Amino acid sequence: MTRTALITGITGQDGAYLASFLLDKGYRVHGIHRRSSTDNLERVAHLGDRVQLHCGDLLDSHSLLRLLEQTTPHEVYNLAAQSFVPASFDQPLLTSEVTALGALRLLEAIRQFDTSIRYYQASSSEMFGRVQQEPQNEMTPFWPRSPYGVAKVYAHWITINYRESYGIFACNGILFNHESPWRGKEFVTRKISDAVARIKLGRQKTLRLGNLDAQRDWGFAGDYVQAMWRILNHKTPDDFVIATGVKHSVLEFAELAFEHADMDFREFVEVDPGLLRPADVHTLCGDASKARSELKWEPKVDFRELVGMMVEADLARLNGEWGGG
Ligand code: NAP
Ligand code: G4F
Repeated sequence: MTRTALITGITGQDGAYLASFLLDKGYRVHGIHRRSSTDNLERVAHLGDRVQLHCGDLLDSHSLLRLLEQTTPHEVYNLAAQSFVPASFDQPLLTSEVTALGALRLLEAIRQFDTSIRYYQASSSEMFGRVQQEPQNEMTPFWPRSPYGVAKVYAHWITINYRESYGIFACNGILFNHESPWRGKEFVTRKISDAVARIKLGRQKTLRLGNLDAQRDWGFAGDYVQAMWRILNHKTPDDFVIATGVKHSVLEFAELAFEHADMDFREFVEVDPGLLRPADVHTLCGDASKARSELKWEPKVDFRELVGMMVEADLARLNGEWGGG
């Protein structure tokens, strides 16, 4: 029987990669997107009518229940969120409504409609915040450092609560930072790769960054969406850390990205104190041994390949040569 998946946040980076992955697996794929006055379907355009899109919003419970009834999914992947950490300091209430309570609205709709639906929650390494242990695993206590991180902790625990209270196959994937050519330009990796390409082509002169010393465990989004599917198709509902286990600083990312385009970052990068956060997460590094042993998941793309892939894609984009698939 053809399995059906419903993805919230399908217009985002992970939504696009996951939709493509599930289609290749033979799934019928439905996606929820917000109505917008401008086109926000760029990341899924190449999938054409293989993906069925529906208007809905995590702020609107009725739209979620209606879409469950219309699409009757076996699996729901909740990827939608206000996902940009600095924006969560500017709009903490909106972030909580979408990122925290949005998960509850969706779980509640599942509880009312059909408790046999499997539910994936996009949890985040941002929940570890001021890290209490190195590297971080499923047992590491959370200490979120932003309204976004706090909202993700709520969504994480309400997912566990619906699993324990109502027997829903509800799981958290605690994903560490993952990037790709489809990453939003506000995030530091894509901001760097885009700037490197623009500087290389003479369209930009400098790159202003904030905390260069921040360290992240960066992986490739294409590898990470496979873990989402494995989590939902595991024998029991559970929570998993997904990470590479290797961390690098923002400075190292920038250095490598400029080097990839035969440039020296020191000539172009400027530090802008205005880009520092009220409270930052200084270091994150994940221990994905549970996912490796129980899900047989492991990342394939390493840091150097990821940086190169992103710079190449931005150069191709600016030269009008990128297909986007
Ligand atoms: P993203 O590119 O920012 O995508 C977020 C998606 O959420 C977009 O499709 C956005 O729609 C949608 N959205 C926002 N508010 C919504 C609302 N009120 N109702 C319905 N949809 C809404 O994020 P991503 O990088 O793909 O990440 C996917 C998920 O994983 C997010 O929950 C994120 O917090 C989490 N996560 C990401 C990472 C990472 O490193 N990428 C790591 C850990 C966890 P529009 O296109 O209309 O804005
Ligand atoms: O790329 P970032 O904005 O990602 P951040 O804050 O780690 O959040 C991302 O990963 C989380 C997983 O841990 C997700 F849950 C979340 O949704 C999102 O996808 O910033 C990374 C680091 C920060 O320490 C920041 O201070 O880079 C530092 N940074 C330095 N200069 C900058 C900049 N970040 C941005 N966005 N822009 C800068 O110019």
